[in-house]
Amino acid sequence: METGLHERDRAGVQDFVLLENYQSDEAFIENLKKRFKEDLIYTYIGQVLISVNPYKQLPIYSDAHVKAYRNKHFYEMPPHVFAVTDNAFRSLIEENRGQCVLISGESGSGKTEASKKVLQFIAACSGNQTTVEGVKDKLLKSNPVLEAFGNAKTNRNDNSSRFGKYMDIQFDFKGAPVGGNILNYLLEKSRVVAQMGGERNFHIFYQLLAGADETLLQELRLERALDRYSYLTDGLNGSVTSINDAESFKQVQQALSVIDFSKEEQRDIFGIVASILHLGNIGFNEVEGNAKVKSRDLVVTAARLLGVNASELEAALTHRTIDARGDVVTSPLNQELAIYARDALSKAVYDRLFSWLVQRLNISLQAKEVRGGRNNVMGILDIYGFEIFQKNSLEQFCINFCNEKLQQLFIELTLKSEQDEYRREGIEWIPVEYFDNKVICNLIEEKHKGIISILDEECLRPGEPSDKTFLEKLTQKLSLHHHYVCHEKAPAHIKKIMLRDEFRLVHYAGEVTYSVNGFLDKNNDLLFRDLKETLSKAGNGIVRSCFPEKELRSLKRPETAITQFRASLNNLMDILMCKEPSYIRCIKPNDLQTATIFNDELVLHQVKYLGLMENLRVRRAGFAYRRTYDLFLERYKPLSKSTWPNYKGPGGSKAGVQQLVKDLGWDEEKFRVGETKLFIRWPRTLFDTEDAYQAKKHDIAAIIQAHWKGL
Ligand code: AOV
Ligand code: MG
Repeated sequence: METGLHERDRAGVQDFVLLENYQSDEAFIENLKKRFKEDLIYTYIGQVLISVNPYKQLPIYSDAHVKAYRNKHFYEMPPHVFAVTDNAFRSLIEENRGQCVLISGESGSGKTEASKKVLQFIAACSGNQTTVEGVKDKLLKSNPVLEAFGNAKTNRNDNSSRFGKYMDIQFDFKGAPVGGNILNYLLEKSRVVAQMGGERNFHIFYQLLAGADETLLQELRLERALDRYSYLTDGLNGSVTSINDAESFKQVQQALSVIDFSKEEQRDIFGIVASILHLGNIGFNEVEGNAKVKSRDLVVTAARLLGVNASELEAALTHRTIDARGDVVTSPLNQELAIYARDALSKAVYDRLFSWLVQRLNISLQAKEVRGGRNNVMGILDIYGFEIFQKNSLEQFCINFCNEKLQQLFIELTLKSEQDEYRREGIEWIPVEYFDNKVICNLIEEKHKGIISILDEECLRPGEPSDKTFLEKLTQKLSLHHHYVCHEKAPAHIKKIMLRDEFRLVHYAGEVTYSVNGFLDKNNDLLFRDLKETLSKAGNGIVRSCFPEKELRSLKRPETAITQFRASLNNLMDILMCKEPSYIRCIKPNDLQTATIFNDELVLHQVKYLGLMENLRVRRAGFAYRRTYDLFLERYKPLSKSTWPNYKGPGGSKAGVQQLVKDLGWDEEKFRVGETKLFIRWPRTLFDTEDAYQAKKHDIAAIIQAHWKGL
């Protein structure tokens, strides 16, 4: 499979640093397109991998491919997610440096699929003792479970991740995976109770209805027909051709067993899922301003599945108790508030079930005994991509904020590490200009001044804070900021498309208009005390552990949703900062989820905001390739008499390489000599050398053969 460098003649260049016209957008897109048409979805910018979603299965992920990429150097094989993984894996094992693979790109660009390939490669090429097999199996099986509960069909992606995921895989000193840990970020729980047109609720609801056998359905009091359930009839009413819910359900059940979930746990999990469907169907009448449950049997069913007392649940759904410093007052809710309470309950139960699942997975994945040391960890980050919808709310705000932070990390790590290397190796270099999105991160998260602070302040303010007063404060404080656009000051063509309850942010990836409707409510994330109290006594073990009694007793006001999110994101950034990153930048070729279209304009937009052109310029301005002296000498020593079969002069491999390139006739402009590495300015130089080596290799093989024959 040593196609290596010669692939360049087939379709475009496999590394953008080879592009003649590297400043031109058109040339960049043309290269991606040419390769896409040839099913070559991967291309490098140096060490960064660009992946264009092929929207079809390609035969490039077989075991043979895993083998072919194992222990190879980057430039020996065509670009591939396996090559990036192998490279990271080797740094981890050989240099004992913690690694992370950061996957970014907008919704539907292929992040989750890429993350699965990374995992596949690691599972396939690392140790095969039985103990390790168990760990690998669990790591692999965690995916279908998390996707069932955390993914949904959106208008962008039939299998869109509605939560962020960071997975650490722990290795022992021999490079065998011994454990794992998953961190989850902000599940889009509003989806449980409402979906946009054309979208679905989380997969698990459909999977359960389509895949459960009659006994289970009966036990859960469910019917197969989707239109029986109010939580499933908002958006897309029915099934999606790309999804086989019944089949997926079998996989989920099987996966749960592999990950050691007990029968009882499985029963409790599906009981909770079913209870949410029943809760959604509970309607209310209003009698003299007081909400009354319409159909008591639904309450009874939901209560049974959750393991709570039905009368208590009914009362909790229609009343609210406020404990103001010891003064306990219970008052009835009106119909609107009862619906609010019911939905808040469904969301909270589902959200906490999801977090419980992750915690439970982590218990199963926990390393029994680690002999490798703390640094033997490889992280994979797969988070929801940048989103612009028709209507954008607090969920999109959080998702896009998260993407800003990731972009910030990319800027810091790629540009910083590049500069650090030049400095370390004593190479001169001139920095390249690039757009730093730090100003947008600050606009969002700066203490006291940023949008998050203003939102929290408004949520905690006494009086009558509302979405409207929040928007007024924003505009008052931020209207001069270049990345904030308010309705009043928007340019005419923007004003036309903006409503009065909206604000607009100029994100690094594009402009997004947010509707403030529901911001305060979602941020406060209130679940009435009565409901919490009922759940804390639940007979369903999972529910009980998700709503611990001590939470009720705590006098501290719970942190707002966005503050929790910011804290967990910043924690994630700290984790990532101290690891060596590998980057996979995913690109979506079209908006139609089809294999046949490459939309130039859409791709160019992504190339621009991902900063790929800048990335390339930085790479080109410096030195496109660098090799340690040892590696370079080992490979190319046959090309000169003074280094073949071994360099014997003084000065070690550094001097050997200097002698070698002199013999090869490289002129001074083409390279620099660093402390430990040779820096090569133009890729062509390396490729010519590689070609010469390939030719020589045949000669050498012939000589050796002749030699053996002669004996
Ligand atoms: P995302 O993770 O980036 O979106 P996915 O990884 O879910 O996107 O990819 C979307 C769909 O594209 C998948 O379900 C596959 O059908 C197809 N796809 C992606 N990569 C490949 C590949 N390498 N080979 C074949 N098909 C692929 V989101 O989670 O929405 O941001 O929140
Ligand atoms: Mg995804």
